[in-house]
Amino acid sequence: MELKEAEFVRDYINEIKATYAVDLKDTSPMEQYMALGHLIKRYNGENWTDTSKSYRKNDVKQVYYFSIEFLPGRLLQSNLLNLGITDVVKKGLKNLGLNFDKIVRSEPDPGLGNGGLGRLAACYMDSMASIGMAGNGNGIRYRYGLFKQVFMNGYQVELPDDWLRNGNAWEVRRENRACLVKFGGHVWMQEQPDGSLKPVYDHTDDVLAVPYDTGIIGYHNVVTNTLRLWSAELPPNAEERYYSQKERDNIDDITKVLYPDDSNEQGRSLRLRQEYFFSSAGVQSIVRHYLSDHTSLKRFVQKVAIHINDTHPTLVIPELMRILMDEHDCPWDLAWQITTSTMSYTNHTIMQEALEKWPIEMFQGLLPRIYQIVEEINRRYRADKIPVFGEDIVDRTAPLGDGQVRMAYLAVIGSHSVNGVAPLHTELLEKDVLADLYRIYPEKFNNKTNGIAERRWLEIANQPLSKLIDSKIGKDWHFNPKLLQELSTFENDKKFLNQLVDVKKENKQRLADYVQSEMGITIRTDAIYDVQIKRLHAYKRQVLHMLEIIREYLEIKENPQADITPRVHIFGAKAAPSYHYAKSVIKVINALADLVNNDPDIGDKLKVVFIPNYGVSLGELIIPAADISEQISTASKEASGTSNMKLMTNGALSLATMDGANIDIIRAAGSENEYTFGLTAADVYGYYHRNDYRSKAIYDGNPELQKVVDSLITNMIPGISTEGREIYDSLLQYNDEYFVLADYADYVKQQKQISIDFKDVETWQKKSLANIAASGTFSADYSVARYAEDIWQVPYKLILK
Ligand code: HBZ
Repeated sequence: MELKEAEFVRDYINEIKATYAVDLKDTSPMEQYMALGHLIKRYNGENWTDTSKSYRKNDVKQVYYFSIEFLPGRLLQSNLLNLGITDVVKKGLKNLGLNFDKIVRSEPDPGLGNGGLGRLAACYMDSMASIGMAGNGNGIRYRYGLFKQVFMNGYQVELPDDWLRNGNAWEVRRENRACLVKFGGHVWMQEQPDGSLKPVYDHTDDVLAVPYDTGIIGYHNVVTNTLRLWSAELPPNAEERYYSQKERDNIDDITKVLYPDDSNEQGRSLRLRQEYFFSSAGVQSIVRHYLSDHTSLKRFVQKVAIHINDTHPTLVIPELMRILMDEHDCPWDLAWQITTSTMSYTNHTIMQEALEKWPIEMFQGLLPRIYQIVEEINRRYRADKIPVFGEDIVDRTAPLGDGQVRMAYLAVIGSHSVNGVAPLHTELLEKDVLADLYRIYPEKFNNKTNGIAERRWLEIANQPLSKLIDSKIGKDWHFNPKLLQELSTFENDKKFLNQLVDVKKENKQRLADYVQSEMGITIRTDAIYDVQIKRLHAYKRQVLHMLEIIREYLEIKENPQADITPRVHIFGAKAAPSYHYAKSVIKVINALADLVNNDPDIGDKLKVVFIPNYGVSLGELIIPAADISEQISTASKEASGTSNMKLMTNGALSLATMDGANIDIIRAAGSENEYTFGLTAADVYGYYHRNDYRSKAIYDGNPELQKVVDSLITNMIPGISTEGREIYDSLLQYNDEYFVLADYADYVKQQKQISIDFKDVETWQKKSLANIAASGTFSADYSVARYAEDIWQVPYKLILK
């Protein structure tokens, strides 16, 4: 948008006065931020209205991306960037004597997600708007996001994340678009005058779903899409009927807090209520919106696509069936045809235990009408498929079985498309996790490799690098990130390679300053910054990284004079509060950090920093500073990974197993530019098949490994007598479920190679450049374009300059 500095300054001062009734000099950075947010939202108001109007006028097909998590990160900088007014606003604020960085940091980072899945949803929102696609997000407005993590005596402690404390500058409450969501009660069939039967719901607990909309601004293209998050409130008849405190709390609880669980479903009925709540509210508002422009449901499929991000929103399937049949008199077959043609589903995990299942009793009690519909889906599925495929396979894959509602199977059966998030992951879905359903519906399965918001992760997070790239290849890559490939022509340009070194150093200094001020640890910027940032989970194998640190520590202790390439090991990870093992790993890494960081024999050759409260904002600080990207999951376990892509585009080299999208990254950048190691997925499945993995044998055969692992129980690391033992036992007594010891030697070999290679600055920088240059293909712009073409059949205008 066009904006003159003087105009901005005038508007901003007025905004401050109108909102806070004080002079600018008396405002806090938080107030300065809020006023700026409100002003930007106002500036963009017309774009937002015009976008909706134009979609309406042209009757454009809409995509609704349903996700129980969205992790958008702070919006101020990305909104300024996308509107093209960063420089004007920065200058204006500077001339007013304000500190832009402080204002940026005053914005709370909405932690409405656990990890990759929630962040992916946010990246896709950004890209859908940026490629001019009518893409809407639909989720939950949690009052408290994922817990704030602090360490006390090395242990993770969870504090509430009260992110709405000062209000939210970007959202708009739209009470007039609220809808009622019904829980519980009973259903009976009432005869209609024409003799037909219609379900009637009695004694339901009704909850009012109120939407809060946030504009998602496209990159330099005047498009503004909507992210709609629902909040649970007392229904409008609240004054007429008495609600006990318990009933009020029950309603309040629905959107109070995000489930801090990225692995095992806790089976709590509150989670099921959350899932139905936003699924039902979302589908109701979609149908209402569609019918405000169309007189019949005939063209629904041509005008609406609904995407199910992991299984949490699967109830959109029976909910759409319910609305079509009960409220619009659609016969079953037509309703089913409309529903399955509208729905598509992405799976994000191959961990069987993470596939959601609900006890039938609980499900039926909470959602009686929805249960009836699921029962009918189940009955028809069995009746249709048993004659063709036989009883066994149909029994294994039916939506109802073993006393449970199987959400993943319902999602597959009720959708026309099922996708994995990297080629290996999709292959494993077909061969293993969903193999039976793949036999029944092979045509539904397809792959859509994940992508990242290139502009946020490079242009905003790493401004020095972004500017350097602009100076070499111009700015078109901002619209078409594949153009980063042009950088490879400069691989022998020594000056450029040196500039890359300087940029990395500047980013490292920024991180080092943060680590110094927040953690009191001094880290040197000429060390290798070896980074592992992701949720704490056994399969992601932070333990393997930890064993390497112990090895490096012992190596220096044994030979203090050895010529060591200095290293800083950097972790960021939250553990689910109920995940005992993961919390023990955090404690042990923190204890190890204390030991290493304070040992005078070690000095600054080796440092370990576990930065608390990892999230999008810390990611933006850490990722640009990384030399090594640790992507070391047990092969076959990481569906895709996305930090691997963010680190790559910032010039880090991957130290990676052949898992998830690592495989594609290695192919794109060239294996000579990464450090690969370890078992392949086929090796892992081979062990499962033969059942002959024995971690103890590996331990017995490797004296160095013995020493390293034993140090978990020898008091070498103070303060971990129980946690050290727990990890030790997981590796030996419980036969090392994630093959840490199997991969240890190969991993260490590559770590040693890294220490050697890092010294050759020029060669290292060439590898780093190869990663940056090849990273453009992992832009979310292309991922959503592929969803648009293959799955949603919606138009878009990818701006390829
Ligand atoms: O989704 C992640 C995958 O582990 C990762 O490989 C992939 O790149 C990413 C995006 O596709 N999965 C998650 O982040 N999953 C969750 O956070 C989660 C949250 C709540 C649940 C289950 C999983 O109930």
